[in-house]
Amino acid sequence: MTQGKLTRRALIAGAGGAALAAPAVAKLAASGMIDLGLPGGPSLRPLTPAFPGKGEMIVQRIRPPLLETPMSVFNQGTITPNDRMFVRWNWDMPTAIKAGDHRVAVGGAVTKAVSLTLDDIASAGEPVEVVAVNQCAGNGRGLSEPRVTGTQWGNGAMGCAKWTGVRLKDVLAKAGVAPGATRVRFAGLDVPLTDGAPQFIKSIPMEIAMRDDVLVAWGMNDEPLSILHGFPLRIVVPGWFSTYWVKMLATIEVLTGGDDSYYVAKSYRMPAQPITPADKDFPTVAITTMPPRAFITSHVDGAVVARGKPLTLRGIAMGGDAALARVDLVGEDGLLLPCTLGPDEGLFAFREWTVTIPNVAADLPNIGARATNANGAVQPETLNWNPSGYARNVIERITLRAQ
Ligand SMILES: Nc1nc2c(c(=O)[nH]1)N[C@H]1C(S)=C(S)[C@@H](COP(=O)(O)O)O[C@H]1N2
Ligand SMILES: [Mo]
Repeated sequence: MTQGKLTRRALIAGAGGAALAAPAVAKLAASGMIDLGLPGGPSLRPLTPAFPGKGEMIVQRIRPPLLETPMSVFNQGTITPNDRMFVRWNWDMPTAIKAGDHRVAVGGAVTKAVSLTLDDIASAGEPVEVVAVNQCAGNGRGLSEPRVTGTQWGNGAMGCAKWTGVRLKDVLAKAGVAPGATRVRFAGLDVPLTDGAPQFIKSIPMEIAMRDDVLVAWGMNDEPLSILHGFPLRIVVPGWFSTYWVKMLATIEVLTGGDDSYYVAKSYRMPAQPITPADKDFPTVAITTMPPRAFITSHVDGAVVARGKPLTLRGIAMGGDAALARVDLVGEDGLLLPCTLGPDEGLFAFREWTVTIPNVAADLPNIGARATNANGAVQPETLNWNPSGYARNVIERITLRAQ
């Protein structure tokens, strides 16, 4: 972690506000269609370059926006450009924010409840930068077999950015955490679309909140957060699924017991033990940390490669909640080759891998890249199926044809 380039001064200078041209999202001209390879339902989605503030994205839903990153973007580098980062809002997203009026209320089990301006937040501690993967817990859900309910994402509900902000613990110190505090809960400015529906609020355990790399962030790849990504401030919890990375942060609440709010106690939960699709009434746990994953990005499924020649494959991998330890190329009968890792941009970042097959003698059926992290977690051969398709990390395979 180094000093942020997008400093407090830059935050305040750029803090007039942010707005999104809301009417423009009503109708989007599609530039084409993309096949996400979803086995259980319609697989084609429109691609559009016309969503305000975004480059070409896959449209899963327009309002509230659910935009997916095409896999080809991940072949261009380990940092996902801001205009290609996936977008996910559970409820409606405010489309204009006045930075000067924005306050973050810090309350609950604190010594003194405070209402903080952006200036107060930016000066709460030293600026910190963390490169970390932002991944939806439902990333790859649409690839589940049997099919599960929820947004039918391919694998593009993820991206990696450099986040700049101050430590959450420095912001908490402005209010003073009271004895007996157990969790810290966050709320954004967004509100439910239907009456009586639960607000999107999420909490993390105190010991996670106190980590040196858990941020109240204002910068994404050296730019202020856009509205879509949570202007003016969002929570960043490296190594945890981004459901906890609450955007448009407005409230920080220190809790003293458990959290029985809907999105922690009822939703975003996984079976405590592996289940089969027939199982009902099983105990669940909240999804929290991310497992390791790897993707081949240089070739798509079904691509033709030259027979009798060397072949270099390339892709990205992540360790999840621990450093990436290794990536291996695997075939149908197990290990083929160890891969070479590219530059290390941080424990929680995407990392490039490459491998060269010396001589392609025949077709390469069902090859995949398999990541192992520093805790010894290895991507599994079979899908850990669960009713919400959470935390997919089965080895992703493609077949290459030799000609
Ligand atoms: N305020 C607010 N924050 C939120 C959400 C939301 O609906 N409202 N969705 C969460 C979920 S489920 C995801 S996957 C990430 C998506 O972050 P992104 O849109 O910046 O990629 O935001 C998280 N933070
Ligand atoms: Mo998500």
